[in-house]
Order: sequence, then structure tokens, then C-alpha cells
Amino acid sequence: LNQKPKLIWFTGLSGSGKSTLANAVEVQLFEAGYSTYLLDGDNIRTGLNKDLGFSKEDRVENIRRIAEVAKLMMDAGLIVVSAFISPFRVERQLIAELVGAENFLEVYVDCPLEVCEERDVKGLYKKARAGVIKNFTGIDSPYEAPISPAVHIHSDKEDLKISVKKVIGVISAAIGH
Ligand code: GGZ
Repeated sequence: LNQKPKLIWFTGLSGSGKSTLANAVEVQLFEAGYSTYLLDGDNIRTGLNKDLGFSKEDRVENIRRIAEVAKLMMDAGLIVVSAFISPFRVERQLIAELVGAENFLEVYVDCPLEVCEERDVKGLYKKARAGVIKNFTGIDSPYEAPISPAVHIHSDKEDLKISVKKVIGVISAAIGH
């Protein structure tokens, strides 16, 4: 399969569904024969970036390292799928510059804060509201939504299958098939 290395970058609030969607997209690409790798909190914040927390500086450094790792993986020919809140617009622009804007596909997993908070799968919003967790995105730390993402998903309204199709549809032309 002749594939072009790409970085498919999912951004959105905690609980927006970006990990679930990124996972599903990666599986679909892998099953179609592409060489892929999924970067997310589970394999990055527990290892390479376990020294980092959630201050502004640490988040910036988190994303910087992830972008550098993604770049190496792209050098190895992979389609890299990543799922991090990545709340700052400037940082996301820096990633695009690092890997080449033409290789960077930003997917905005848009879900209203109220819905994420209502779901509160891990109970983190409750803790953030109670002040037990500080600097929580959407509560006392900002999230800067993408202005013109390659794909805009409304995860509170769309079925996962539909969202996957939307993402695959937009990226399939870019990745070469
Ligand atoms: C936001 C936090 C925080 C704070 C812990 N703010 O829903 P989750 O649990 O599984 O995903 C969130 C994850 C965010 O890590 P990222 O590396 O994606 O963030 S960033 O891109 O901003 O560096 C959440 C958990 O970590 N978590 N504390 N204060 N999310």
C-alpha cells in the first residue's frame, strides 16, 4: 500500500469522545492496510511524559514532545493518530509547522462543556468543581477551539459510526489510496 505519512490530530475537551473516535479511526485505517500508530494519554502521559502535569507550561511541553514523536513516526512512514486535549491554538499551529501543514489534519471533537460535565465518565469534572483538581480544562483552564479544522465533529449529536465515516472521508484523499 502506497501511503503518505500524515498526522491526524484530534483535539477537544476531556470527555468529548476524542479518544474513542481516534481509536475507531485508527482501527479502520489499520484494517484497510495502512501502517498506523495511536498516540494518546494512555501511552504518553504514563511513560515519556510522566514528569508532566497540567500547568500551562507542562501542557505546552506535553504537546511539543508528542509532536516531535509524531514527526519521528512519520519519518518512519506511519500514519499517526493522536488524541490529546491540546487546548492552545498556537501550540496546534506549531505542530502543523513542525510536520508540514500539508501533512497535518486537525479534527475538532466538539462537545459542549455541559455535556462532558454531565457524562463525567471519570468523575474528574466533579473533582474540578470541588477544587480538588486544579487547572482543569473548561473549568479553570482555557480551551481554544479550532477556527478552521479539517474535520468538525459534533460528538454530542452524531453517532460514532457517522463521525468515523466523516473523518475517514476527509482524510482518505489526503493519505493516498
Ligand atoms: C484536563 C486532566 C487534568 C486537568 C487530569 N485538565 O478525560 P481524560 O482525563 O482521560 O483526559 C484528560 C487527560 C488530558 O491529558 P492531555 O495530555 O490530553 O492534556 S493536554 O493536551 O492539555 O496536555 C483527563 C486527565 O488527563 N486530566 N487532570 N487538570 N485533563
